Amino acid sequence: MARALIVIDMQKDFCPGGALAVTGGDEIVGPINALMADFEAVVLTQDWHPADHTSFADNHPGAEAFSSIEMDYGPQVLWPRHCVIGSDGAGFHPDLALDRADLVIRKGFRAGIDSYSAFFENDHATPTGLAGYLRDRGLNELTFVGLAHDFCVAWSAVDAAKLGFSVGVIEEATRAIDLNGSRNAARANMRAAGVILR
Ligand code: VGL
Ligand code: ZN
Repeated sequence: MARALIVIDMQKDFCPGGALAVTGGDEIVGPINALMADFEAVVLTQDWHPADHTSFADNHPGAEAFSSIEMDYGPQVLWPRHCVIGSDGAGFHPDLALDRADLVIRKGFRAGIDSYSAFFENDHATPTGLAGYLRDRGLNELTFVGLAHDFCVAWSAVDAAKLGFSVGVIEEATRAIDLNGSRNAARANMRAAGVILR
């Protein structure tokens, strides 16, 4: 068994002061850095959207941020503009231990589709390539931390479990957006998929 720590979207825009700030998002940087020493591998994900991305409310005239629309791939929450490719807000939190990362994988870079999960875009079909990387390295036990608990962490953990990895989430090293009960829904979805919540 080889174990990987997958650190989801620890970017400035998801921390206090950022465009899509998650309450307490910056509080988990220290704990995440400390966890890195316990794993054979560390992978970081980076939300990385073009300016015309379909998940941005301001690309849908008249639409409110945090409302939901129906895309051909399913429901899509419309978010405040965040993590625009090359922007300061798309950068990692300045205190995150980047040197420890073996791989940085970007997601959400296609204008017409979002990607909460580190494994598949929101059509649940288009792979990011992360599963192949982990399998090639024999990393079969995955622990997820980062932002946001109820979106990118949960979707990644559920997909990893469906792909056959052994999966845990260290909840104290996550923070949730909690939009319309999404935190509890995410916990139920993760448990149903066989994810261990620690
Ligand atoms: C995320 C909303 C939009 C996340 C990313 O990292 O959880 N949430 N983009
Ligand atoms: Zn995003």
